[in-house]
Amino acid sequence: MAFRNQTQLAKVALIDINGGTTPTPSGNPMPTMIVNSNNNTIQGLRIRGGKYSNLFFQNNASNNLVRCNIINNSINFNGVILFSNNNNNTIQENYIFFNSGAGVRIFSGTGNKIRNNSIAYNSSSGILIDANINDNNDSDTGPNNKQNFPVIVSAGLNEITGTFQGASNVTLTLDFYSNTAADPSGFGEGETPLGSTTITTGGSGSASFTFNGTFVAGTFISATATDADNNTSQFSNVMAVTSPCPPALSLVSPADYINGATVIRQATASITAKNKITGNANVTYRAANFILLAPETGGNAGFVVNNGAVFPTQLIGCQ
Ligand SMILES: [Ca+2]
Ligand SMILES: [Ca+2]
Repeated sequence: MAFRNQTQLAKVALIDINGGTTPTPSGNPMPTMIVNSNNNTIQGLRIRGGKYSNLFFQNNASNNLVRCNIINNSINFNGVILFSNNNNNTIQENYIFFNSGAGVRIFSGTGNKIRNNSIAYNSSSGILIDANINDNNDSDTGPNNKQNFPVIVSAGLNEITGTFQGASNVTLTLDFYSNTAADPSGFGEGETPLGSTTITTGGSGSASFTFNGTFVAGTFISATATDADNNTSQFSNVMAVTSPCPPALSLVSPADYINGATVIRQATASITAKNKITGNANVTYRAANFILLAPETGGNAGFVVNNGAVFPTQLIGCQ
């Protein structure tokens, strides 16, 4: 996802509202934009520089749509805050970056859907719901009903798995995100949306999930849960995507001599081969950057393939 620094942000042609520079007559700091009525669409704006958050919902403001904005660099507090009984608002497809507090803070109100945004590099949580815990049946109440969040258990190159515990017999939508860096809190933000899946809990309120795709080793996965009433949770724990392959592989004889076997040797970056393949073996080497076949030199053992061996090489990285 783009917009990883200020220079990139500044190139975007939008209506730029740089708030916070003008205090109230009494000298109090101001949010950049205040939403205090219902059924508005806020779209295509750059909203930044707020000394009391950037986009500030108050006075029961509900049923508003906030989409396709850049909401960045609040000087104090949050990118977006739903402050006073703000219900059924939708926040989607925004870039919410570099704010001094949370990306989105839900302080009061329910049914607020926060999906498919790029939320990253905020000083506090990506989505902050105070005192949010995964209580066993999710019977706690408060902002967005303190919706329970998913727990990611594993993240591989093609599969993310996890568990969910909450209300019984309900269907929820899980949204997955990748992140360049893990949030220091251990709970994710959501830099790049990856897609969604749905789960239905059983009588005990538990469910497990699997989400398949192509994920990059070294990135960090997070997820949110949104219930049927559009209460979105905070972000889950972050989980690093791990690869079953080493970055580089060095093959030598006799340790890596392959005789008559069908095998795959793979590395995420490179393979250097000085081993022998023989006896009708079927050997595949896979790496992303290069596969170097180093021949025998000066009487030292090097790469040899003979006696009917089949030997494909694939520059496709680790699969
Ligand atoms: Ca709850
Ligand atoms: Ca809860």
